[in-house]
Amino acid sequence: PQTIYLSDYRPFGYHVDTVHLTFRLHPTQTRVISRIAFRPNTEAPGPFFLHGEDMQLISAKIDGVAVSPEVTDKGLTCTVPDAPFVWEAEVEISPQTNTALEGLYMSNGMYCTQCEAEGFRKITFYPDRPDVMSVFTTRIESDLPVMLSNGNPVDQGDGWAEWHDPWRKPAYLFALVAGDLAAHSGQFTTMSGKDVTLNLYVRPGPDEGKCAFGMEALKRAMRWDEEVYGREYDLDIFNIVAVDDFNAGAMENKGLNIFNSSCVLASPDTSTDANYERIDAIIAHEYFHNWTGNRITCRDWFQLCLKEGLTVFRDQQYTGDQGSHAVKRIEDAIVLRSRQFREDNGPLAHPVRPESFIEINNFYTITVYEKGAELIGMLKRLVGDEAYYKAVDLYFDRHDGEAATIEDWLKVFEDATGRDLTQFKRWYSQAGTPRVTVTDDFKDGTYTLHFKQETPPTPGQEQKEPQVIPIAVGLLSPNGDEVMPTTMLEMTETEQSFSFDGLGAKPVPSILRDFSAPVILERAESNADRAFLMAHDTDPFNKWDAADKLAKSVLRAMIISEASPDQAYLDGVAAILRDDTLDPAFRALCLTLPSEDDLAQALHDAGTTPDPMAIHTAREALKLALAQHLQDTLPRIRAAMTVEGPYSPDAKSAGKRSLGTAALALLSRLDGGAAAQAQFAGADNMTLQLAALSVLLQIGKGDAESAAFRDQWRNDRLVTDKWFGLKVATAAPEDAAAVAEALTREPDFDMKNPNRFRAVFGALAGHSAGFHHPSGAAYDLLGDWISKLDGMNPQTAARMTTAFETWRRYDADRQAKMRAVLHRIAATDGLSPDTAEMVSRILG
Ligand code: DPP
Ligand code: ZN
Repeated sequence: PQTIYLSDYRPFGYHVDTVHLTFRLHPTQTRVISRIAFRPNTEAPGPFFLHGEDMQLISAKIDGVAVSPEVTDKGLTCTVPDAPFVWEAEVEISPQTNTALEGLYMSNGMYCTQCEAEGFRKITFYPDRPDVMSVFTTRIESDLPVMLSNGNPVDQGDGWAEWHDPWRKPAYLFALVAGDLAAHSGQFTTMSGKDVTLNLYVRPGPDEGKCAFGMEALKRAMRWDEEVYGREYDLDIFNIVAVDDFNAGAMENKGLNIFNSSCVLASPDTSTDANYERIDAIIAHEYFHNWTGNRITCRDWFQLCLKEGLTVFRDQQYTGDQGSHAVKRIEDAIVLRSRQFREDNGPLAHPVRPESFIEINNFYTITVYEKGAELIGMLKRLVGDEAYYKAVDLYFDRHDGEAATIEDWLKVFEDATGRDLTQFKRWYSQAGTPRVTVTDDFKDGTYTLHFKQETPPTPGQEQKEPQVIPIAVGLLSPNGDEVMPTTMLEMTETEQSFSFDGLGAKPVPSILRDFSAPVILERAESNADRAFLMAHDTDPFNKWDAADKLAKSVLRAMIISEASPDQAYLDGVAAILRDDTLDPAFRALCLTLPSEDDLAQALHDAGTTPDPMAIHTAREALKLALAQHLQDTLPRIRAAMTVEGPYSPDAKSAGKRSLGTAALALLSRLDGGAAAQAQFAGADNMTLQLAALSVLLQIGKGDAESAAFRDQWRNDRLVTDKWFGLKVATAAPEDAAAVAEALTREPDFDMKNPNRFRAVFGALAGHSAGFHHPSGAAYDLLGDWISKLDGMNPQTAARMTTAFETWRRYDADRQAKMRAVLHRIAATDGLSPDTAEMVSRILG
């Protein structure tokens, strides 16, 4: 396989003015007839090469005359006129046997497509690159009742339908759906008064009852983008289709979003509060792509963060606006610091804008998405809100209809603000998480903070230059009053100091408020300092962060020296739990311990080889200690967090349920599960039912409830996924591999369905003590299943290899076992380039 480099970018040698496609749908012999108007690109002449894979060329013509192109397994070349010409081709493809779920494939009798990043080349011969944009007209022929494509419907008749998308777009935004589908419809009037028809298509049956929330979410997102970014929808119709077999979460195809059914279908009986929040965010995310991604797209796939970082940032803003910004910020930081920092710290570290790849699908990463969003957030902090929106408006004005780059994006900020962003751009090119160390001193009323930044080497990048880091700081007096409100410091040097004068006493600093930059802050702090901030910090993020840091420190002491849990921590948590002025969702987050994987990383960073079993034991012991310490408060909290009335997923109700659940989880360590059993029996929504089951399984109870749950939901795929995942996640460490293995023998385990595969194996990889059990059984099991899946679905198989990315953290025995599994995967017959690239990067 070939490595592709950003520095090799060249424009395509032809423009594409129009594309007409006709699909004669058939499960194994679909015919695709294309008529494409090409025009030589006089500014950048180049060879005529069309991508094309996994298809049979039936015929080709240029200006009506048959031609014989040279076809390989990657595409074709052909001698073409030195003037505009019309290319016509007919190909045959087989959607039914397409288990990679890329290109045109079938899911439960429905035809659907996934073209991002490079799936269109499995549909017909085409310059499948995002900088080639064109106007598409699509005719679909089949006897299925619903036939959809991008843009607006043109006409339809018996057995056919035609769609026209007036907006130029790259092929990765092409979509087609055909099936026996039911529509849940709605209507939206845009800010300029245009009516838009909205449809959410699902398979007829129970899914029809799971559409209402998604439809409302879509309308909220459409309104929000008008109000906050001034962006209006630009077609007469907006369709969403739910598909059961889907590699990713969802896809922003122009006017025809296709969603993994898990990311759009919701009902109180079958979806948890967390599902609702995620669905709301993903619907918004895909809708927001209409401007940030579709109207302005990416010049090449190295620029992926241009659309994804910005769109994630926008969906984060949106979710914050629906509930609490503080809670959303903490949730996002938890994800970033566990998963993105882990990636940044290991063999898969890559810049937000990578400079080379073999398989682009391997770069739809947490770094490109979530760290990419952090970069937008930092820009906004640095230039201020007003300048941010001014620059973004300029971006829309200047680049609408274009395929843009990160340089274009930064230039609008430079032009709108007069700021030089040369140094800021390093955030896009340097991989790795900067470490910021802080010391301080106080003299004659002047308090000084000394910062030092350092980014450790990452694969292919030994030397790092200092980055611009916005550091939000507040100062508290020793009695807990805030003496300096949040102030933005701008660190640009390797070492830099900032002074604050006129202070009566040495203050306590609150640094990196609101998590103002994606860095690791290192400061020699005592547990007493942390407990102080936990009690007094006015910044909710840092208040939570102090609790998190204190919990980590307490756990570290328990792991390394078998210390008993620190009283200051237990008292601090108790105070937060009892403080009714605090948002319940926030209190629930403060009650949640750092994950086992985070603790392993923290120990590794501090030079200790983590023992996942010891981490698990300590974490369980701390939960018990917390439960005992909070014994009297827990039942009171549960009672106070009861939500009356019919289920509603709004942030306030969900926050109460999350605190109630956190309390239940602790209480169950004392009451043998009695309260959880009662909650399970009386639950009238999935949030409470699943929480109760999870709590029971965590304490080794709940067999009867688990069986009842399994039976109750046997016919619901999405709930069944939850059950599969929960069984693995709550297994005892020594049983986790065996439990996962047994689940693969259930009649409804279907490895071709990515959601089901991930339910089992994502849960196994996420069960730190189970995955790293010294027997090595989980390593072997996952390795074998990755090899097996790779032949069917390389994209999902490759993604699962990240379970092994932390192998260097562990002891020699675990390292040897993981390396052996990785070598075994690498030796799989016919291994895909996707998985081969991942394994070789992980092995380093
Ligand atoms: N572009 C999709 C997204 O919105 C990924 N398939 O993230
Ligand atoms: Zn996206």
